Amino acid sequence: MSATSRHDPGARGLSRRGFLAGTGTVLGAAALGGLSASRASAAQRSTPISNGAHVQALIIGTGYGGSVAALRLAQAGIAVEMIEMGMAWDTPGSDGKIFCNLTSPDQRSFWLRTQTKQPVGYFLGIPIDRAIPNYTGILDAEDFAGITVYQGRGIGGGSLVNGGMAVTPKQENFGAILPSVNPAEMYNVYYPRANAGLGAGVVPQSWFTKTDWYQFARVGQKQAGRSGFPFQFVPDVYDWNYMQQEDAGTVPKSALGQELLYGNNYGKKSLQKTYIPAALATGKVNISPLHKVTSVSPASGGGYTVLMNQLDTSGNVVVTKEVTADKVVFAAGSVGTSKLLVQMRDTGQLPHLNDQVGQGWGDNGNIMVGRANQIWDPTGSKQSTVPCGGIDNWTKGGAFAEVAPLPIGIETWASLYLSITKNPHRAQFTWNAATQKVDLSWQLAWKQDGITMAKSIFDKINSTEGTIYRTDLFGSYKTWQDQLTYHPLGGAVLNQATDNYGRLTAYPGLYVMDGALIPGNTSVNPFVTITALAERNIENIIANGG
Ligand code: FAE
Repeated sequence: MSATSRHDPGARGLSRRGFLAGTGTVLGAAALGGLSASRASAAQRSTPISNGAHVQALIIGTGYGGSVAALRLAQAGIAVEMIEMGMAWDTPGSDGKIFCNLTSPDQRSFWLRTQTKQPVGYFLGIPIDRAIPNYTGILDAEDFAGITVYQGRGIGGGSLVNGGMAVTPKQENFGAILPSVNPAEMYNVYYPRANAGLGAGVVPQSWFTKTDWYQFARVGQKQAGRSGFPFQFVPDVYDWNYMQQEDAGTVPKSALGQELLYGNNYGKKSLQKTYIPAALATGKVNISPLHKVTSVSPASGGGYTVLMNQLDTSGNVVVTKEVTADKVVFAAGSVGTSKLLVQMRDTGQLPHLNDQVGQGWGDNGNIMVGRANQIWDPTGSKQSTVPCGGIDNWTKGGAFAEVAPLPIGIETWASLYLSITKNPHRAQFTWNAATQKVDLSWQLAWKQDGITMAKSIFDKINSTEGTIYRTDLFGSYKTWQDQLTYHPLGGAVLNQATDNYGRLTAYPGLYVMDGALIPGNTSVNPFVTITALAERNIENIIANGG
């Protein structure tokens, strides 16, 4: 079926009531059914978009924002084309697995790199990165002058590579996260809807307290308590029943088989198992993987002209396509959306985008650190790759620290943490005419504020435990991993670059629907907030006819 034949203008008149009535049923069924069914074979069900096609709604990116928008638009009867620069991730490699694991990264691991760039890139001070073939792998480590931004590439976006921690911020912090959004609406309607759609759940206590696989987290919990910090169990989208079966040895191992960062072959409810199959089940959604959008501009006959490059798995352009769309949703992630919009504004394709576009970008205060435990406090050679809790010192010290695994199969006596801190710095994306690229003004020195906040937790724990920081995990004698973020946020901030629902008002029919809307920080891991905000915004956009 071609993109053009999916055009269905009659569907646009569907009422808000009709749209809402469909919502729960379809997603509910898919969220349940998707878990037992195999991963949605998006590429098999879809045909790459054809050159010259005209589509009702084109969505750039298949992460959280894009998947929510696709499902809800399709349920409202609108034909949707999703364009994704990464691969479909539905075909096993020569080892029979779709994804490679943490300790044996191969070509599938990184996006167009000839050497891995692992977030924990050293052990005992020795570099552990290795050569890999250049390939359109799953994890992009995108380098800007002051920071490396890690992002997922493929159908499912960040959900393919992330730790699955599905954390709803405390309501008392919400006013600082999204000041123009009604908190009651979010906490009564959209956060619950997002969590149900994503399939979030907490580790069963009966198993947590006894399994070897969470010894590292129990050490984290115990030490937090001894220093007077609350340890908070947080939900994850990993299927906890499956993980217990992994432990029992009755199913293939994934979280207990060192699968982290480069995809999970089993157990994790990525978007490939939740929103995306639900969207495909409507029959109104088509996905084109290995297609990268390069330009969006007004079309002469109305709507928008969208240019894209179809890529091969070496990243070469196979063919360039031009399509038109009535509506275009930017859901390419904070960095992808911001880069496209800034370039379009400053090269004259979308000159009326306002000057807030490109502003307000933050790193969610990400800081990593390791601590060296006492010899009598081992963290275990068996470690699940799925985090299940964190240490909360947000109000007093500006830090929430996820107790992270270091699942390399040997005892390390290390406790690893990814902290989210209240780092106040915000950077800007700008178009660089000389290099024909978009720059980001983040400065490495700005991470010092995040380090100071993270220290509010770990200096105290070290003092209580009589322990020290590890200095061998991020370089030779380097304590803090301050050169990366997993949580890019902002660049097209809600109610500033867009209206209060993500509309780019200078261009009717253009919307932002992803992490770019959130001004730099969510106080916890961000994808539940991105999903809930997308649920809120798309509902308003559909109800008001755009
Ligand atoms: P995202 O999921 O990044 O999707 C954007 C999509 O657009 C991607 O698939 C891109 O390939 C695609 N794209 C970009 N540019 C183009 C283009 N020009 N043309 C076509 N396609 C394009 O955006 N968050 C949590 O809440 N909990 C966690 O445990 C967690 N762990 C993480 C661990 C790692 C290693 C990483 C990298 C991230 C983690 N995150 C976590 C962050 C989370 O995955 C991220 O906030 C969301 O994925 C962002 O969602 P968006 O919809 O904004």
